[in-house]
Amino acid sequence: MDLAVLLFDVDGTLADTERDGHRVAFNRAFREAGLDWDWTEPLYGELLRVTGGKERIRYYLDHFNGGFPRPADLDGFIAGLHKAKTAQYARMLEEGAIPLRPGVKRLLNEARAAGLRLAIATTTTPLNVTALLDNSLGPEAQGWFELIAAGDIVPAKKPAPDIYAWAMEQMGVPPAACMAFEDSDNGVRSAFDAGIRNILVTVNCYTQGQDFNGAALVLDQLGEPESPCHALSGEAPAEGYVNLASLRSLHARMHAG
Ligand code: XBP
Ligand code: MG
Repeated sequence: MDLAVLLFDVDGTLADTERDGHRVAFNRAFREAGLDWDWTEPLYGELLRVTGGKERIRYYLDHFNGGFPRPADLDGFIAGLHKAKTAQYARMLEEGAIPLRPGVKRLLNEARAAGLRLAIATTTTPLNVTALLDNSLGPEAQGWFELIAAGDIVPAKKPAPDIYAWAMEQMGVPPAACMAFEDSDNGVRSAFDAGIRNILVTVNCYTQGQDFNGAALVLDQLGEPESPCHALSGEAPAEGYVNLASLRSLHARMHAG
């Protein structure tokens, strides 16, 4: 079956959002709420075990701040903090603080020109996705994606396969027609367990040591003609950057036989 659909994770994949984006936005929201919580870079690396911002705050309280006196309405408290964090994060995007990763815009344009179907499959809040697209590619970019599957649309977040399964069901496509772009072990597990075998990982500072068993190719970045990508596992494209031809040949190899 030919490659027809590209499914993109957002955080860490389209842009390096975690360390200098989400982490900073969480800390600003905590300060705004009068909390002295400080999610340092190494601590945030541990908190990334759990996907989803609300889930991450709860995980922090359970495992790293057991002494914090919990409000009676803990769900409401977390939801309020998370709402403030989302506003902080959107503001950072508006200020242009978080650019797309190398090769992302080029590849999206090439895929659109070739008529591939594009979609997003992420655990992040929908507003974070649209704010990133608006500010990095322009307001028309939302329309490039047939579907934005995001946030609490499925209750079980990555590494559960639900968000990928939901996206493919909505689009009416089988896993064998799809390719997933991810940056983390949780994301690879999610796509793989949804049946996708063509998974391309571009690592970042938090994920580079993770186990990407199930991925077809692991690169440091998608690369550009002037700044080549390097493979951590599998074979880097001969051109030095990921383009549609290299995606199609990877897809053919993963689905051969
Ligand atoms: C991304 C996440 C998100 C962001 C924060 O995981 O875990 O939680 O860190 O987003 P993935 P929200 O890239 O695997 O989808 O605060 O909006 O939940
Ligand atoms: Mg990710």
